[in-house]
Amino acid sequence: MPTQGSRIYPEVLGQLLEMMNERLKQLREDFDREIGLVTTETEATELRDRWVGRKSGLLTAEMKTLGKLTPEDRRLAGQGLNDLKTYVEAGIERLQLGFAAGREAEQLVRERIDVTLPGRRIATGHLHPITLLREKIEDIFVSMGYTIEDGPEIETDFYNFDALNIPSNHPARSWQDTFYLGDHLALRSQTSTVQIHAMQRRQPPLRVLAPGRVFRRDTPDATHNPMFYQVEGLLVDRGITLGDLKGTIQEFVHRMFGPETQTRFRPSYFPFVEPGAEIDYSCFKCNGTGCRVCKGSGWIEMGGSGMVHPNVLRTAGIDPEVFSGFAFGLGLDRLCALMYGLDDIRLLYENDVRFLEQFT
Ligand code: FA5
Repeated sequence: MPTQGSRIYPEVLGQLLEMMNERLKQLREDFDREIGLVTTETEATELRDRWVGRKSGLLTAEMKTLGKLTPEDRRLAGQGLNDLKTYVEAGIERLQLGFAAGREAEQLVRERIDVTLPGRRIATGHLHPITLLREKIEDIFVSMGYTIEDGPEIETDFYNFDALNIPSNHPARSWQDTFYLGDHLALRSQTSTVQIHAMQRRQPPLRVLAPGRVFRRDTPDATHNPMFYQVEGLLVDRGITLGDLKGTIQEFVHRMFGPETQTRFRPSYFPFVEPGAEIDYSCFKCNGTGCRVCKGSGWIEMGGSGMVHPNVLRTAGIDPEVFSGFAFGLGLDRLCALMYGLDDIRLLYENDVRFLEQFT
């Protein structure tokens, strides 16, 4: 390459240009050979750096020497160098585009989606069958003006027994085989305890539904668990009679099991109601003719009920001369088993997802 700082004589310049053309030809051949050997993207990058890299590129260095010529000589000598540079850059770009296209094609094959494959089912959670049943019962009573009430699962003697008209020497205390947590604390054995909390919290008129867990020292079998669910109902107002209790239960049973379902009340004893009654309803499976579900009797037991005992109203701060009320308590586990055709309520607490996810 010319390195003189001033104008070159024409004959010298001619020789110089000839030499330079020779060199450019040689460089082009070198480049063609080198580019032919490139097989990877890294090698392509190295080739670019070696030839046209800003700092140490071969052609970049050649270009720098042009600066020492006069503008007119620079134009003559620079022409071929520029053409070679364009040639080199275009070659490398083509090479890189080729690699990029190859990479993209590879990725398309790797990430190919078969849109004809059947979709995967999205796993969704399921409500527990007891929850489904509880919500159904709640909906029916809420539509009748009841509010849902909550109460503690650990209770004092007062709420467990005294306030429910069960004095300390009363046989009913042993009747329930309670889980005691201390001298005067126990796990509640029935949701009837929430009656007291509800009446203490608010004055009549009251319409309360209290679902929740209860605990008894019962030996587990197909119809007994030491922990199970109950739903308590309580209505207190002026002039409430047994007729209101019967009408309410009948309405509930119709909405729950169908309008043809019958109810019957059998006299029974619970210390916190007077009179007390067991509620039965005609079997939803056979309509009362007798089947496996109702054990041939045509009737299914639902729970206990009765008119709230005056002592209970009084203890909770409500005047029994002014107000009266009814209460009922249903066991959810057995009802759930009957409705879903389970022959053992213990299945409900085994937490086997394959079993639980069948219920909707
Ligand atoms: C009571 O618990 C009363 N509190 C019901 C009541 C409320 C009467 C308001 C009057 C006024 P009982 O002990 O019968 O009653 O229990 C009610 C229901 O709980 C039963 O019908 C039964 O379905 C269910 N139950 C009782 N023991 C168990 C148990 N170990 N496992 C599963 N369910 C049970």
